[in-house]
Amino acid sequence: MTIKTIRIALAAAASLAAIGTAHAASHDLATFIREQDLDGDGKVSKDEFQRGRDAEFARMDRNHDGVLSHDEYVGDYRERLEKELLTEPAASREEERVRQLRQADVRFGVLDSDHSGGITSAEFAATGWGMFLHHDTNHDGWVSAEDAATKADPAP
Ligand SMILES: [Ca+2]
Ligand SMILES: [Ca+2]
Ligand SMILES: [Ca+2]
Repeated sequence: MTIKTIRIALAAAASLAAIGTAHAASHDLATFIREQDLDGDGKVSKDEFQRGRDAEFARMDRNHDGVLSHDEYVGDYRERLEKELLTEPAASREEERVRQLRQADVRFGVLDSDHSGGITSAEFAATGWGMFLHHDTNHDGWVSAEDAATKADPAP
């Protein structure tokens, strides 16, 4: 990963953090670990994270062309959203749906960093690594509960 890629990744991660990260690698440490810890040892290695992200990308890339189109990305999110909305009070569902889909639209624009109209696996990976680096506050190459301690009590 070049410095430029890392910079782009960090900028994208910051933007995603600002607009909410549902359906992207989570901004919340505990949620991030719960979602990305594939082997259940309570921490996330770089390999593990990469495997999870690859699988997620492949799942969303329905026509297998190596690019997430707007329909693929937002459509996948919409399916998940409809399930989540069932737990919302019926009266606020429509408003929440509109709000969440607008955010998904904004996220698509952020992930599609060169504005080509599709998210390539490289763009998808870059934002993911931004989030991994954001969480690995003690820089040991793992995202674990130890990183929470680092965050709460920053090293001098
Ligand atoms: Ca793990
Ligand atoms: Ca595709
Ligand atoms: Ca760490």
